[in-house]
Formats: sequence, structure tokens, C-alpha cells
Amino acid sequence: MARFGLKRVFVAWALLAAVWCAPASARAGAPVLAAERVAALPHDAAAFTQGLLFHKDVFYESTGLYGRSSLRRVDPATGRVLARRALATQYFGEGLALVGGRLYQLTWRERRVLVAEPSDLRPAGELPLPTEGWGACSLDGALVVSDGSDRLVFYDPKDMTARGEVAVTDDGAPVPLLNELEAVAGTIWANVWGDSRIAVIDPASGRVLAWVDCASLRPGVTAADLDNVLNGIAYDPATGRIWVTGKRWPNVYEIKVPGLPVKAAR
Ligand SMILES: [Ca+2]
Repeated sequence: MARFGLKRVFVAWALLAAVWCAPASARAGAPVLAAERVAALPHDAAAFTQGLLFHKDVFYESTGLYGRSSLRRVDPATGRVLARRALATQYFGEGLALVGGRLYQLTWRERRVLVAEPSDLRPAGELPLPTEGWGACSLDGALVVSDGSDRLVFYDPKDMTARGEVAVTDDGAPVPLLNELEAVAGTIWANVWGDSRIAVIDPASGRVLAWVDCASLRPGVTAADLDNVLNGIAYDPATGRIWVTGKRWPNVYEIKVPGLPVKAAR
């Protein structure tokens, strides 16, 4: 009996292990679609990328780390930094969004949003941020902010009054560690810290519609390498182009996602 009992315990354990170790694609949840590289563009490999956006043919980029944080305007084709403004040393730069013609750069734990003019990166004010700042994007005139949790909060960019928020879920399960954001054709794309997949989110319900797997773009970057993870998404609504990069990555990649169940262009 003892041996039989042990065998049953082993079988039960093996079944549980098989379920736990099943690949994500075998579980319920949003479909996982592979990103395909369209082009590899140069990127400053020293840039600790925390925010990226495309506007009027250039990238705007926010970089992090205390004493090294910056706001940049970058030539997409060459990666050349066209303009750069260093943040004060007490600020750790985070997400970046263009709202109402101005740049909104989050800080990590400093609870401030730094506003700047895109033309010359000149400071144009500061606003309070009630939470940690992780990622940001602009959607329908709101400044959308992630704070490392599963929440996206929609702020009025005039005074940072919260207009609403949504909890992000995949098959009913919370999706925490939301990071860099980008509004793409009515959806919100979100990096998830330490994950090589980007969540494509319905901003009304918070439901993940699909996962964009970017693992093939830069093999070898793993969750154990948290200072060099995928982080940074930019979108051009005029052409439907999408770019991604990572912290200290030597490239920005233009990608396409065959099979994406949402329109990636206008
Ligand atoms: Ca972005």
C-alpha cells in the first residue's frame, strides 16, 4: 500500500507539474503572435530607455537612472541624438507621452511629471503624479500612466486629475508590471517588465486582446537580465509603422505582426 500510495502521489505531482510548466500558448488567454523584424535601426546602447514615441519624423526618448536621466530627440534612421536635455540628478526619467503638443515625462519615485516643448526640449512646467511613474502614452487627450501594477490611469494633462482607470487582465487574471506604453490604432500596447511579450490592451475593458512576442528580435535577453529588457514602443499613425527597443539595446526595430486581430494602421 505504501508503494502504491507513493506512486499515486508521484502521478498527481507529475500531472500538476505538467500543467504548471505548460507553455503559455497551451493555456487559455489571448493569442501570442510573433513580431517580425522589418528593419533594424541604430540606437544609443547607453540609453536606459524608459519611454519612446514618434512625432513629426523623429523619435522622442526618455532615459532613466539617477544622474543619467535625459529627454532626447533622436533621428530614427541614424540613431543620432539631435537634442538632449539632462534631468536634475534627483529625477529618474520614466514614461514619455505627447499630449496637446507638449511632452510629458514621468519620473519614477519623485511623483513629478516634467513637461517640455518638443521643439527644443525646453522645460514648460511640472505637475504632481500621485503614484510611481512607469509608462505613459496619450489617448483621446488623456495622459495614460502605468505604475508597475496592473492598472492604467487616465489623467487630465492640465492638472493630473484622474478621469478614470482600468485594470488589465488576460483571461480574467491580472497582468501586473505594466511598463512603457503606446496607443496603437485604438488599443494600448504595454511592455511588461521582464517579459519579451507586449500586451495589446482594449483600453475600455482592460482586456488583453493579444500578446506580441518580441523574443526573436534580440535573443539572449531574458527575465534574469532586468536592466536590459524590452522597453520602448513607438507608433506612427500616418503610416502604421511600429518600432520597439529595449534598455541599452543597440537597435530600434521596426516590426510587423502578422495575424494581429486589431488594425495596426489607421
Ligand atoms: Ca511609447
